[in-house]
Amino acid sequence: MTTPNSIQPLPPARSDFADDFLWGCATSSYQIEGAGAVDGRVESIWDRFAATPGKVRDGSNGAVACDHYHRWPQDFDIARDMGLNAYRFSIAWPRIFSGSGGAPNQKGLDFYSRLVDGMLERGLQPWATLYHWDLPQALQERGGWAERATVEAYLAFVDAVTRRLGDRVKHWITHNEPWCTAMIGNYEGLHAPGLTDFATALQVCHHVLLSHGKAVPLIRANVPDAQVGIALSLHPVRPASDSAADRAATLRHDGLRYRWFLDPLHGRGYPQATLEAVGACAPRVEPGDMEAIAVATDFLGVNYYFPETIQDAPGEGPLHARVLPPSGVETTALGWEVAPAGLAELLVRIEHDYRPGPMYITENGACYDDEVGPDGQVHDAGRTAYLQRHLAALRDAIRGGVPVKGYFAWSLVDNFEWAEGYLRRFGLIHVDYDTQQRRLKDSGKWYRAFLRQQ
Ligand code: IFM
Repeated sequence: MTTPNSIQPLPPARSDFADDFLWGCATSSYQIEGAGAVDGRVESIWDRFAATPGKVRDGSNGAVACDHYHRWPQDFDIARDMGLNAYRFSIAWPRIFSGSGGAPNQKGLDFYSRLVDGMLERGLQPWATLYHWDLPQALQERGGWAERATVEAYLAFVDAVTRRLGDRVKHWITHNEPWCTAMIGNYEGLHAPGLTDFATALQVCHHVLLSHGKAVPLIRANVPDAQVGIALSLHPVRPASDSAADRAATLRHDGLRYRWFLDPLHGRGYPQATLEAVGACAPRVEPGDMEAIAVATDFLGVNYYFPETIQDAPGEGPLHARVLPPSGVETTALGWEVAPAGLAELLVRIEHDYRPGPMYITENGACYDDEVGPDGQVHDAGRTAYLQRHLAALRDAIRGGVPVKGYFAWSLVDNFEWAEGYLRRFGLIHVDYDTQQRRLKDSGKWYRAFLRQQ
């Protein structure tokens, strides 16, 4: 295997990728579905968080979002016409269980059954994510993911969903970005449930990983031909300077951001140096937990957006390390560095460190301040270039020996971008939130032209 040290400027061609490569887009339930109080859906932690003044920048919530709950046929028609052969979506737990006991809500299951049929009718292979951050609020009232009982509640949810959909859905992602669930939601307080306690965040993280480990055999029991994995948000890391202090800070940061997840998933337990660094905040681990977390999976999902630059910061945060904002480099409208080579660097590193088997890019995309032009079109040149350059980097990583089998652009449609509300757009399809009109952006047209190549 070789490390691609420069990304070829040549645009990628579809023929650079295997014939059976998966080409998709990704979304998540709370971000697009709307229908917040329809067909028995109960309150989620995001409904509660968004209703708390000051938590979401534009004061919005996901109650209507893209109204995908009702408009999915139109969205899937566009996805089919773009030439996608796969679609990643998530299942809203609050549509299936209330979090206060009781039987699964058949209307919620019926909705996802219709949704899956709609995908299959249009040649979109369904990739279902079981947890993309919308925990029933009733479970949070009892401690949420910090409580071990939530693992059991999650397994009941997974059981109901995989029994109902497993005849048609063969690709399952247990969790989306456990780092964000744990750290942004429970330590940084910027996502639901909005807590700011590091020990709680690490306990949440442990229970999320444990629930992944316990869900894998359950899914396989219900769906014998299932392919199961987890989607992690990962970043290449680099020290802010060559100083020993910055290099040490980078290692500390990486221990929690990268190895805290990939080590236990690959049977190595939590990294010892990081355990020592977090001290008394380390999670309670019961006998058998680490073995459960290390269950073999069928693929690893990698969500890549940008690299991180780390500076030593004595006294700051639990690890005395600071992620610097990008400076002097190209960024998206969210201030995220545009670094296609970082995707290849990350993939090569994961393959070198863990050899996880097949990998899929389960998210990759960019936020720009899109506007509908006088011609009625959205000319999102920045996102189009982002897509092209990241696919070129992906091509080079695959040529270098990394077994990536598919790519899901984030996102199919503009949507509720969590604490940023509707101020941030990531879609290849523009959504006018006043009229719910959809418009394929130039980036979506580029993806369509790319996928139409022979
Ligand atoms: O919108 C999110 C998504 O829900 C999880 N991954 C990152 C995306 C962009 O911020």
